[in-house]
Amino acid sequence: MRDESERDRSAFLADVADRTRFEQIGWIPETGSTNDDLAAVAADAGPEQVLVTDLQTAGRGRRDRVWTAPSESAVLMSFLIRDGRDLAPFWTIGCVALAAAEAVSERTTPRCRLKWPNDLLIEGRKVAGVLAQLHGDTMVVGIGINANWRAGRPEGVPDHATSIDAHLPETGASLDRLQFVGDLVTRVDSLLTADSADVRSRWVEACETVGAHVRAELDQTSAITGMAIDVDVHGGLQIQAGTQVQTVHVGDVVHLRRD
Ligand code: BT5
Repeated sequence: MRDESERDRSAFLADVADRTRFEQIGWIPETGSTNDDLAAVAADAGPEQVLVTDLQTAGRGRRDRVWTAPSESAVLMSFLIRDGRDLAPFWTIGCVALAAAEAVSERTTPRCRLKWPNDLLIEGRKVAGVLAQLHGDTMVVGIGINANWRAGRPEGVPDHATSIDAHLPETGASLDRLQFVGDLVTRVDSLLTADSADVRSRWVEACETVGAHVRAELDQTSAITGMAIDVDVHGGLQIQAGTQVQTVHVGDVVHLRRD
């Protein structure tokens, strides 16, 4: 039975791969980190591809933080991409984040929004995060999306997090991760050939940070507070702080309430 469903899954993924730029879409039960696996493929000049897993034993966030997801509770995957467009890396990463936000939004109420640089939020709660690494002209973009938390919020995950199944129209329903992966890969493929101005405008449109009052934490000791007004061509977040506009390229952003 298991063999049969694994064969069905492989056939489904092979069909998606045939229709996209990705040479293969692998799905493995367990690994350390899908980003590390595809970094090794990138080092060997391997082709553009996708790797999905049910469980990571060393899942990573940005700045050496940990990404926590019990087995089969999340969509955990990485894309190996060579974006031939004349575009800052931020926007290639943004294609994955935007594709995921659009795929989640199609299934949830309310919609999923982006938080700069590339978090996904539903009702202000984090549903997914993106981790990207550059290897020469090759990029590995990993995404972890909380999918099915029927057993409750997993231990170690902060309380300002949520999962897709809490926002599906039918109470008690769960996300079909295979269908979701197929949809997401198709959407990423399409955004990777889209006009860059179109990617940028769709990304900004989906972004909750632009137009919000924010505090951008640059490191442990320095922060900028002000109104986020735009994201520039390089992916920098422009913040109006008093009379000055400052651009932040790396950092964590907190959306502040204006009361
Ligand atoms: C991220 O980092 O949001 C990027 C997460 C990327 C994970 C994917 S999974 C596939 C690929 N392979 C990997 O090894 N990684 C990628 P960051 O913004 O640094 O957020 C990490 C912080 O989010 C942690 O310090 C926790 O506070 C919190 N966190 C951990 N697990 C979470 C979860 N499941 N949902 C929401 N928040 C979580």
